[in-house]
Amino acid sequence: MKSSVVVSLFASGAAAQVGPWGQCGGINWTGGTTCVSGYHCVYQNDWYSQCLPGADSTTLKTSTTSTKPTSTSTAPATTTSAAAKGKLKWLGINQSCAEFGQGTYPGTWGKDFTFPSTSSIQTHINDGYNIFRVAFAMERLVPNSLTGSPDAGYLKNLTDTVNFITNAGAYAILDPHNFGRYYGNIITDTTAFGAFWTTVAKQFASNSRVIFDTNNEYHDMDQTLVLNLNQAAINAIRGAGATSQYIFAEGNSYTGAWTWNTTNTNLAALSDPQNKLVYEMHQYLDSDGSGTSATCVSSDIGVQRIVGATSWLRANGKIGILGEYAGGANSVCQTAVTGLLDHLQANSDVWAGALWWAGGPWWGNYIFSFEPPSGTAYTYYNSLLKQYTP
Ligand SMILES: *[C@@H]1O[C@H](CO)[C@@H](O)[C@H](O)[C@H]1NC(C)=O
Ligand SMILES: *[C@@H]1O[C@H](CO)[C@@H](O)[C@H](O)[C@H]1NC(C)=O
Ligand SMILES: *[C@@H]1O[C@H](CO)[C@@H](O)[C@H](O)[C@H]1NC(C)=O
Ligand SMILES: CC(=O)N[C@H]1CO[C@H](CO)[C@@H](O)[C@@H]1O
Repeated sequence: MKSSVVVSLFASGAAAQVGPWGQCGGINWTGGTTCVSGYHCVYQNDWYSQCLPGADSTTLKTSTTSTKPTSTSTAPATTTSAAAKGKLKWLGINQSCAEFGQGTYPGTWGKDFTFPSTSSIQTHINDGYNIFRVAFAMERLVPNSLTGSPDAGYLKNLTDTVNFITNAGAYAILDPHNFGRYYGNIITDTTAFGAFWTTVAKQFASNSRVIFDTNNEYHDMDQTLVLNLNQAAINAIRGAGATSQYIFAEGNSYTGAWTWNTTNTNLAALSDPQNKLVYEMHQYLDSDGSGTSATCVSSDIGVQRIVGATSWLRANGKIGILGEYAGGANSVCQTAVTGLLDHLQANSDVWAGALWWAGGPWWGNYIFSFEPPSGTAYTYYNSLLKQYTP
């Protein structure tokens, strides 16, 4: 989607040579601008150039042949990269913690839940990430009923987080992290669900960088109900005057990409008068696909689990986004994640992007934590992932 060229830079400064994966350029960068032998400095964005494997070269590299790692000592070897067709529109990070303390409602700010760290989000934006999925609890936003009015304090904190992201030029996904449930009960009243979305969409109708995600991971629900809830949300959002924004629809079965082609095929019938509907799927790479183990099934499991969804999107003329994905900090997962991202990029006619699960200040030593500066996945995967930023 982006046609700008990626230029291999050289510089002949006297500064020390930069090691593998190190920063070698960018606005206000004062460090070295040449890479150690076997690496060359590649422009990523105006703020960041990076030493990637390969010899210096004077050739212009278009984004259709963007450089991918082949090996490194700090991050394990990757698969032989498929030639990418184009850049993804979005690459980003889930921002967790406002939905924490599930079951304790409203709960106490600072004890049961908190909001994402804006300085951490800024760090990601500096690295080129341009989309953030902000999880929240519907029970905290509208505590009394789906048709009720919002809690002013929670709405303000949520809005502050969203505005920080969108004022920085990135996209903010509003993610009711509710699994199609409210106070633990499956939402069956599509009219009330629509009322909830009318309330939310009115608050954000004028912010075109907000994205509405109808709900996180519907599961064990009637398939027609999932269709009807999504359609009620779309109708309500557009009816509230939020006509410029993207809407992300999720499916049943935890919106898994690997089962989408057998589970969620009826969702092809969703219709959006603005034609800005994106199908949000999730995919983890552990044996049961739950994202609870740091062990990936194999080094090509990322592609295996996603190819069926790619075919479905293309056959139905739809656009998808991988709203959650992750892998453990080990070489098998790293290769699988690389293959997954290469596949998305090579099919960017139907895949708009991907968001790592997850950042947020309270993840501690969680296996997939993408929270700077020391999150397990952040330290292991950031240098790889940011190569896929738009
Ligand atoms: C670069 O440095 C100047 C002077 O310190 C500062 O005003 C500007 O905001 C910096 N630009 C970026 C992109 O950090
Ligand atoms: C909102 O955030 C402030 C701190 O910025 C905190 O004092 C307050 O309790 C929070 N309220 C809610 C409902 O999240
Ligand atoms: C459905 O998707 C899965 C997972 O990507 C894939 O293995 C399978 O071949 C697909 N089936 C069909 C009928 O497309
Ligand atoms: C895969 C994963 O870690 N999922 C978690 C997402 O976040 C919710 C709560 O925020 C957890 O309950 C899930 O286990």
